[in-house]
Amino acid sequence: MEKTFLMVKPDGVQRQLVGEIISRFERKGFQLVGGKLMNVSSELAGEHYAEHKERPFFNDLVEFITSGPVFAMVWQGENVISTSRKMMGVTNPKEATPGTIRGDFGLTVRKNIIHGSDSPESAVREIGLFFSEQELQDYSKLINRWIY
Ligand code: RTP
Ligand code: MG
Repeated sequence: MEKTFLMVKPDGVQRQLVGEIISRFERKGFQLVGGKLMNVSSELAGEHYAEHKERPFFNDLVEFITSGPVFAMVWQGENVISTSRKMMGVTNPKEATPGTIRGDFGLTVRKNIIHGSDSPESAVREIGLFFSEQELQDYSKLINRWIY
């Protein structure tokens, strides 16, 4: 089953949107297989955002993601990588459609509430950066026949 890495960013945690966000993905039918409230070190932030190293906003990005606890999660389900990106809305909340997480809760591109892997390669890489094998659960057999 496809897996993705989602993370409520420090603004989402401070604004107490963790439950709301988990609830949206649960109601959709996706399955939470790992989750933890944690602090992101500068080293981890640098690796996570390595693709943006040369961008002018890179330092800002690292400063923001390390500024307070995040809620890191792994979710699974059919097409979860691209469907969760649609549920998040586009990067800039100013352009995000109402009904999406960023469209409903965000105002600026820097504080856009949530991160989600953008491809199967990113998902594998990011899950590996944030979670060990032992932190991921496998209980899908119990619920799948009601969804698929
Ligand atoms: P994310 O990685 O956080 O899920 O967001 P994304 O794929 O939608 O966007 P991405 O291009 O990967 O950018 C990562 C984060 O950098 C911040 N950003 N700031 N022009 C700017 O100042 C700018 N552009 C991007 C955003 O917080 C974005 O989520
Ligand atoms: Mg991205």
